[in-house]
Amino acid sequence: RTPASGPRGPPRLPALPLIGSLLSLRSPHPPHVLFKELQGKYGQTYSLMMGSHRVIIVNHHAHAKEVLLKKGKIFAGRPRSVTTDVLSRDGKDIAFGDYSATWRFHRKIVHGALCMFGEGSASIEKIICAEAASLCSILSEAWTAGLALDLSPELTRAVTNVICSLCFSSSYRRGDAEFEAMLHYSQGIVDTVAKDSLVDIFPCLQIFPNADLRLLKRCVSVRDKLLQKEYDKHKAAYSDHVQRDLLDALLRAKCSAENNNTTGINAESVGLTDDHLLMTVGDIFGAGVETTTTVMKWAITYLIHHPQIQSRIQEELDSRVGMDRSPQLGDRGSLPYLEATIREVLRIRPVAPLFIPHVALSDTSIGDFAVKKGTRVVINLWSLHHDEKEWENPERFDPGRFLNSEGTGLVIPSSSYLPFGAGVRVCLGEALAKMELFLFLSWILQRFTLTVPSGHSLPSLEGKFGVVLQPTKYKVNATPRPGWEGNCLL
Ligand code: HEM
Ligand code: PLO
Repeated sequence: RTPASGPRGPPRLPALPLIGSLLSLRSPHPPHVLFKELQGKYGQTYSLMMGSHRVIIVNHHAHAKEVLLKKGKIFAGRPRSVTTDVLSRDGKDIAFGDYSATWRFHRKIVHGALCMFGEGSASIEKIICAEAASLCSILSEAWTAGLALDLSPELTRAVTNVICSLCFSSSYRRGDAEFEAMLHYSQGIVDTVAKDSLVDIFPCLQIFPNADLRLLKRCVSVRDKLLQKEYDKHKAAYSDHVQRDLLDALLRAKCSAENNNTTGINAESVGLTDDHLLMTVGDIFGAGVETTTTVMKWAITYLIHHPQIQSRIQEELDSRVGMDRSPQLGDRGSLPYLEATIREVLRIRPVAPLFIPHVALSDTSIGDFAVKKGTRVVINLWSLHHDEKEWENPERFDPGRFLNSEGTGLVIPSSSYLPFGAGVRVCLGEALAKMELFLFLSWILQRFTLTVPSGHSLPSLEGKFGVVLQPTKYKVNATPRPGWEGNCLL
């Protein structure tokens, strides 16, 4: 409790012992929507209890930027929870690992490796384009066979193969049994991990594991076997001279720490244990697949709802790229309407509407509010992206918001826009995700028009809340555009 004269904490929701504010949180709405609504009663920044933990909810961009940027290092901690501990072997990864020297080291290695394979690199562009081509062939075959498709597995495979190439130098063919297993376990993890479930609210309940926790443990063990197999293969083939992928980059850091006994740094002390390497690569693999696939699905959902936006992107593609070649990364600058559409998808349906919770590593403040060390801070990106003062009619899908008045150049019209977070914990995959979204969407829309099959209703825009906000399943007709009816590949 702060002294009466000192700075006060933010307004509090009523809390009961043990169950915290759970009763005030019973609502038909998902948490991000409820947390936005509670601003009406408690103000933009307020706090509540989750079990025995105090959590501050931030709904405004000024406070969000104070947490992420101005005081980024102070708020760089992550809470531990039963489910994320199961997923990450007690936080031995980047996303759910607490702020530490080990965490900084791993982020640096991954960042370096992604930069090396990333922006501007011809090889990553080639990998994404090969997957885009394979995706377009599947759409074409389905159309020839008169079938409407659930695009989810096809998009997931395309995105998975890009991250598989980067992490493991491998890829999956259609119908691959291991890929089917991966689809299944990953959905199980998305549905259960970091969920505001009873296990996370009452850590003591883990001695009575509930169905969610059992499902999570089963899925994590399937994932771990898969990761271990890749790890063992890489270890066996490891050579100092070749660095094929991210796992090789991590192994190189481990080997050089192990061989370097003069500086007192050893692999154990900087956190380069087998567990750490496995969890880090698991993070990049998991984040690489689930986030980008989800955005692709939302983009397609909105394009189906707005055929006029789809045609405007196609007109832009026709005039800037034409039909004699496929789009490439170099076209990004000349396709502003497509870029604006991607930005609007990331605004209206943020992948991670509550980010991952941050933790204050020392006593500090947010605005005029005092914040005690150990307090959890949830940034409600949904509130930032749907703030009526910043965005006119925020539920309207309007790529035009991100264009200048002539419609020729891109703008960010509000500071209340942070799809990838910011600061110390900013997303590591932003550049990669943007390349994939641009290439996959431009290849598809150059060749096809997407609609729902006749008689089907439009797909829901509501989404299912989990660690990522996913659209629900539906079928799509991909009709070749004039000139693309025969072979969709050049
Ligand atoms: C963290 C968004 C794609 C790797 C995050 C965060 C957000 C985010 C909002 C949390 C920031 C925070 O807690 O403050 C997105 C979006 C994506 C995307 C919208 C796709 C459009 C990717 C990809 C990768 C990736 C492709 C991997 C290559 C990560 C990692 C973290 C992270 C490792 C944890 C960073 C940390 O805690 O230090 N992302 N992400 N993300 N993202 Fe992404
Ligand atoms: C997705 C399911 C995978 O099987 C495991 C996994 C690992 C990293 C997680 C990711 C999941 C969901 C999206 C997360 C990512 C780390 C950063 C990213 C939480 C659970 C975001 C958007 O913050």
